[in-house]
Amino acid sequence: MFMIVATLAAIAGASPSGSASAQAASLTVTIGGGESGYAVNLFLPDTVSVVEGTTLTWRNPWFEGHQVAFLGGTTAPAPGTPGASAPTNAGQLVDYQGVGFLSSGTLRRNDTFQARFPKAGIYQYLCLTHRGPPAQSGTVVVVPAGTPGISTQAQVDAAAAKTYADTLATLKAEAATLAKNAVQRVPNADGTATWRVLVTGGKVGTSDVQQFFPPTLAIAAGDTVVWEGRTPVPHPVAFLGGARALPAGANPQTPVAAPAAGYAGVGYVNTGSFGAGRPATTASMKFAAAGSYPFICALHFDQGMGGVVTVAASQAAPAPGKTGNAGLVERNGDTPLAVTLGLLGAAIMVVATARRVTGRPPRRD
Ligand SMILES: [Cu+2]
Repeated sequence: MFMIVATLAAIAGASPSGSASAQAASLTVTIGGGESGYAVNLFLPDTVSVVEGTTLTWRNPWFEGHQVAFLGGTTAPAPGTPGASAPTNAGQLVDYQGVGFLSSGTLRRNDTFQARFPKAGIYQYLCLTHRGPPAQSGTVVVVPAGTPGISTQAQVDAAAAKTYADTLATLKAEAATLAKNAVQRVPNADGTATWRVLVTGGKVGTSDVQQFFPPTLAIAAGDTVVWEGRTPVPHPVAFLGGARALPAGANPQTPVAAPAAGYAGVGYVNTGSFGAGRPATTASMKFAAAGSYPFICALHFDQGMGGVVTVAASQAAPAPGKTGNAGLVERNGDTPLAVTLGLLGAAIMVVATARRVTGRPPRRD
């Protein structure tokens, strides 16, 4: 019995121009998706065709927040405007006909948003959280009943699955490239060192790699670590001092400075937000005492974004395999390479500087 039902469903899914009963009066669009370290920021699929009167449901399956917003001739509220991420019609099912601002507000994991489209037309929308450029955007094509080519849920789901898989693959390829970035250990006059070019995040189109590169680093007490944000997406680095969560009420993007002598694993500290095109493109933190200090991105830890800084007691007793390389460049923090690779590090810094100069304007968080 189950097989017969499944087969009939497959036939219906393959016949988009079938009877009116096969045309969806309701349809669900998936918003993005992801897995640990990766956020696919797309409407899946980005275009659907529905008949007049259809109720569309958008559903977010992943931790990255999204906002479904129809501008309808209005200007989108500027990022950071109070209330800009709140729903315009909380709890109401709205009939949308293309005029005025309609927004879901921020949709988090498993949240849904619905709107009904009573009138034929082409309705474009975007995610205010990922407004780009490029913007995460979508289109609802509404046609009179009986028009062929209406999207079935099976077609929509298949298109969504394919685009999701393809996008995830591009994000993983970008992550593999970012993992090859050199980490540079620059000796300081006082015998300590500054560790540079720890990259936070990566980007392909509207989608994000939510990882630190490298995720682990071994340094010595007195050393300073510098993180560089090469995309506009903020990834504030936070140490929780052994706590399991941010302090109650803490704004994840607000800096909380470490002691002047350096962080020693006590209490909550946060670099605040930084990234390409932001007031700060880098953030740094000094470490005062030996220990192993896990850190998180205060915005994306629920997507698996974090790392560990391991601090040895002194420069004379560096952590095995990570330091003690006389200031040479290390590739990905693992294998000491020849001093000539210092040129590689310099080249990366030049590229990074060029990217900063041409960086995009700040985006919404
Ligand atoms: Cu982050």
